[in-house]
Amino acid sequence: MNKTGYQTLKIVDSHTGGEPTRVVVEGCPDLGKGDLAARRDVMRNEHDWVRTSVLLEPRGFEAMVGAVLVEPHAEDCVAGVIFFNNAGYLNMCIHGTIGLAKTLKHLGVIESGSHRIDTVVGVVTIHLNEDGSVSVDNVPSYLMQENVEIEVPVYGTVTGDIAWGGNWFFLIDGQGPEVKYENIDQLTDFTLRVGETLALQGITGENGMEIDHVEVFGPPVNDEADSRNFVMCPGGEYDRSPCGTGTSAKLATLYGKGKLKEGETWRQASVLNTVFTGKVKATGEGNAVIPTVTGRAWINGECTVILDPEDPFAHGIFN
Ligand code: PYC
Repeated sequence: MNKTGYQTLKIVDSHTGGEPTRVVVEGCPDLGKGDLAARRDVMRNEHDWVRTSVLLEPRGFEAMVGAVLVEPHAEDCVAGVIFFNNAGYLNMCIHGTIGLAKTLKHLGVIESGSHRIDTVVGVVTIHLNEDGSVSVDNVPSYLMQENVEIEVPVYGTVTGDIAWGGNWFFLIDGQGPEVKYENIDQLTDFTLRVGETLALQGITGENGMEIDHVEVFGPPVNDEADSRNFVMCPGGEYDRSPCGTGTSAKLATLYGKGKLKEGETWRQASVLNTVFTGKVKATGEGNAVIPTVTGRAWINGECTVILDPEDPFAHGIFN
């Protein structure tokens, strides 16, 4: 609460390849000293209003991804981060980490070079490159199962691969509506039905974790990318960027199928044709790799959120 009697939060906005990230840099209540997963649970159970206030209308909008900046728990990290969206909490978010890197630089917390960031799924390393791009060495990623066949209402048999890239993905190549901006509504319908089918059939990632992202691939529109994707996120909104965890899942899948070698580059375009580039390094454990995903983010706002106790929508509009 500040001297005006209003509670306030400070936020910095950015977008990465078109996908917004709103980072809460001040004002979030103390989430304790636990690891990042424990702090995510404290936030979810006791302070979910921070998420809803900054992301839901009238301040935010459905496609916005949020993050809270916290003290790290793991050693030698420059910051800790918890990601969330309109529907709840994300395990990981790479476009958000690229945005966070730019935010930390904007705030003067870091300069160019490499820095470790603590997240709910483990430590990742960011590299602020000389050309203004940001690379992220993600957590170990892997192809869990290939050629999984499901019967999707309206669309029939769909075959996909299940992979972990910091989130669980169902990756579909060349099926469903053509991947192009004009087909956003059809792609949304298709991927939501795929997600519902996976849930109904009890098809999950490791340890029963929900496959909460569905990714469809098609050919690129030009020679600046190897593929174009459409990624449906939990909460029913598509990723405007090529989705960094989705690109990691794709890299791990290509590697697992012997279609991408260590050091080779994969260029993943989004449905908006913004591009992330990716490479992998084998971990030596099974088919797991450390994906490095590179993209560009821009700071596009900075403000103080005011939570007036008399405002009926101070914590967002719920429907
Ligand atoms: O870039 O990893 C990502 C991501 C996940 C959800 C939205 N973006």
